[in-house]
Amino acid sequence: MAGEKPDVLLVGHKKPVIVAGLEPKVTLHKLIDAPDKEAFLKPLADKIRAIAVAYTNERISPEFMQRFPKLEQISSFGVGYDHIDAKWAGAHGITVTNTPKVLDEEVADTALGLLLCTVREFPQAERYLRAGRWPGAAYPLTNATLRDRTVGMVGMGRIGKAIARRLEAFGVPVVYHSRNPQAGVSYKYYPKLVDMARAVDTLMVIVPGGTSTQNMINKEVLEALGPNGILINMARGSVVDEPALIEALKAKRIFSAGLDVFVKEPQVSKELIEMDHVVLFPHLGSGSVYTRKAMDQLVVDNLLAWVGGKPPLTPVPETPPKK
Ligand code: NAP
Ligand code: 8YV
Repeated sequence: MAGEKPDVLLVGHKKPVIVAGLEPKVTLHKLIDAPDKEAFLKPLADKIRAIAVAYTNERISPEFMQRFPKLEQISSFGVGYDHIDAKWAGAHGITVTNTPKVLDEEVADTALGLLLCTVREFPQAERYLRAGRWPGAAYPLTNATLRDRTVGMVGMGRIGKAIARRLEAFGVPVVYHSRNPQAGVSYKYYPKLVDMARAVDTLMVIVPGGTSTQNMINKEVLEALGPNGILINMARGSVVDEPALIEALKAKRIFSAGLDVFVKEPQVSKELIEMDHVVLFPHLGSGSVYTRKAMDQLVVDNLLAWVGGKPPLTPVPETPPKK
């Protein structure tokens, strides 16, 4: 690619680190600036050789990728890439990269924060103080505690392990479910999710989104978790059958839930919002300036590696580096 600046389409926000990192080396076409997307994309179809996907709910479907016959690389922001049909990309010679590892500790911190908030009702207690109710009576003792809980991790990958390490430090027993047992992990492994749900009282969900995990936290799993059960979802809204969860919470078939992710973000079900005994975060797992900068930089570095003719730094498993 020596001497020429490849044309790259930016889908999503004009994040400063991404724009500043790419513009010296590529010609960046910013879809977000286009008043008419179709008119903007048409003349670019034969030029675009890579796409940067930055903080957007836009889906990168086969139909979208097909519009760019010279497309070689998609560099996506975030470790989760369920918004991209990576299998299709792999079958058509397009490399997809994501931003793993640089966010593990931040997301694990948030997961523990959400768990503590849900178990010990910290947001509710803060609302109580602000409402001027403390002089009237102390905030009630919480029925739930971490002291007698066992956490069943749904997913024991990079972030799952960082969460489990923190739980160990808190003295909370950990077990896990995933499709395969993890090498080098000593926590008890459950091949069947429903068996693990029956054995624990807290589920911490941190698996990828997509078809293989769609609604895996369903009515049966929630019932197995039981009336003392707490569900924490840090993964994707699609992993939990949201109507079944709402029903279980209303009927007190589980105790509470802490959710960082939702089915139709940024819209959140009114029924959940109206429940005082659940804790809802606006998808902020990795949301610090520090960690988001590192994720942005990895989006840039994956594309700059491609510009320099080098292998991608963090390709997704569906699109391994070409030999
Ligand atoms: P990872 O290292 O790939 O780990 C994924 C884990 O999920 C593995 O243990 C994997 O084990 C398991 N898994 C995958 N498919 C499964 C299935 N169908 N059934 C049961 N277990 C399954 O991924 P990661 O880096 O830890 O990230 C995990 C996910 O967290 C991301 O994909 C993203 O959706 C979410 N996330 C959310 C936030 C947030 O802000 N809330 C931030 C970052 C990431 P097996 O392959 O053996 O099944
Ligand atoms: C991102 C996430 O902020 O990395 C992920 O998978 O969920 C978050 O860290 C989110 O993807 C923003 O698009």
